[in-house]
Amino acid sequence: MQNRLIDLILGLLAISLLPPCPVLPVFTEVVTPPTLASITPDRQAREGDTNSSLIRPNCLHLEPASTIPSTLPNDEYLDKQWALNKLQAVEAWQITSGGEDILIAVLDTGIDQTHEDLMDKVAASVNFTDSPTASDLHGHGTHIAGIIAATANNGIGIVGLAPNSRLLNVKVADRSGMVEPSKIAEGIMWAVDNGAKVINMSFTLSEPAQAVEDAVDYAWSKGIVVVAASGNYVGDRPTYPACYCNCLAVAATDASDCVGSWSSRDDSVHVAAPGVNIYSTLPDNCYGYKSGTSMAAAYVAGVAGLLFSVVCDANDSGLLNDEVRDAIENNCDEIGILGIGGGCTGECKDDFVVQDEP
Ligand SMILES: [Ca+2]
Ligand SMILES: [Ca+2]
Repeated sequence: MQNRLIDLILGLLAISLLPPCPVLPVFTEVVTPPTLASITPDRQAREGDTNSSLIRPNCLHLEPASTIPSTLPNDEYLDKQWALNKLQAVEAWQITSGGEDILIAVLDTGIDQTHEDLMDKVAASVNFTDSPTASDLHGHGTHIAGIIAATANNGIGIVGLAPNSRLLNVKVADRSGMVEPSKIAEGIMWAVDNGAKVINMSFTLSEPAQAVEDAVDYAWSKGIVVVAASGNYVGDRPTYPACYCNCLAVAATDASDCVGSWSSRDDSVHVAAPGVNIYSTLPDNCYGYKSGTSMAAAYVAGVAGLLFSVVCDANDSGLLNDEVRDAIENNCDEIGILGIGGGCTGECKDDFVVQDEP
């Protein structure tokens, strides 16, 4: 069985030259996630002018962020989390911080659930690797976990984008960062069976894997939003699983909304999110910066987690993942892709961890 390298910060794979997705709309522009502060529950939409173009059929109502009061959480390193400002997260939290019933599965290198800022965040763990523990001996998974759900207002550390959500720790990669497609498929199925609303996959495969695609399709059919890193490589190789139609493929941007020079950005990318110099949790009560589409995907997973608590089943499909995905893709700020490529400086590249493919 051939191992694949988990997408560890510096890109190894690309998704250029892919055919257009036959199911979901393909965007020619790289766009950023919706401004979360602009989202209010459907109650206001029903009370407002139903002819207004600001009222979307997915029951979200868009308003200027300035109308929503902000209260800063007291977490020690909040000032390092530029991405939260970009996403207007503080304003969004006036509406929702997610909920404990919204489970976000992190398929990764495990999560250090003893971390001071991740206490009680992991609802369940599973280990599909040969590692003796479901905890994180690498660091990647704990970083992703903090981006999504680190505890807010505890006076320490950082704040996750969906801090009231809980996590499913699905360890599919060991301390070396290696991951096997069969384990990914098992991990997705386990997440589905254990109540995930969102699945985050911050890794890439260089070749397609039918079992993974089937599992992604199954997750989507069960009402789950599946988010995947688009890959940190600009080239002509497709990136799996991000390019699967039922995955939301995420590119990485910096604080100036420029796509990272190393980030995928072709037509198979659906949205872009902050992914350069992202500060988050690391094992053993540590914190640090990482850059990559891995981090960007985690932020979109957090966005999805928040949205699950505000959308309604507008199309009576019996599921909410279609409304959540629609809200993410259709409420983005378009930033285009012309002129990008210099958005990441040598300074941020110092944060990369590079591993070679076997
Ligand atoms: Ca905290
Ligand atoms: Ca629906």
